[in-house]
Amino acid sequence: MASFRGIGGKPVLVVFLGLTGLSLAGFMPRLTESLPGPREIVVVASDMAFYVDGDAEANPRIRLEAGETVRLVLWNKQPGVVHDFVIGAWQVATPRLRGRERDSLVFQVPEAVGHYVYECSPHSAMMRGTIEVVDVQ
Ligand SMILES: [Cu+2]
Repeated sequence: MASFRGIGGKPVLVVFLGLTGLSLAGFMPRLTESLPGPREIVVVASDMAFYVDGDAEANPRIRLEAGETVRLVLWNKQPGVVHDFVIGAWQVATPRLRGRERDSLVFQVPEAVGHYVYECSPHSAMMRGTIEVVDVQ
């Protein structure tokens, strides 16, 4: 026993930790992907405007369902300019992202239907639009 550890102990330990790390890294994302997750909305900041889910319209109206959970991904594709995405009425905000950075936030849409402003806080005059909350029931 003692001689086995003396010879193989360290390499076995290193391999074991390595496998543990791999299995955790591989397992966790797969677990979340297999579950029905929040609806993902990709918002690109580019040329001093927001573009949503690949659409060509600048600062479009974003329609959300009351009570739904959303994963909002902000992708700043404008090098040298800092952008964020803020829904002030709900106190929802991404961090300020530098060019080519992206981040995401998950939030639950409030139940109150209506119209809410989204904006980029450093450029709210140009980067600003409406979120429409609709009741689907
Ligand atoms: Cu901005």
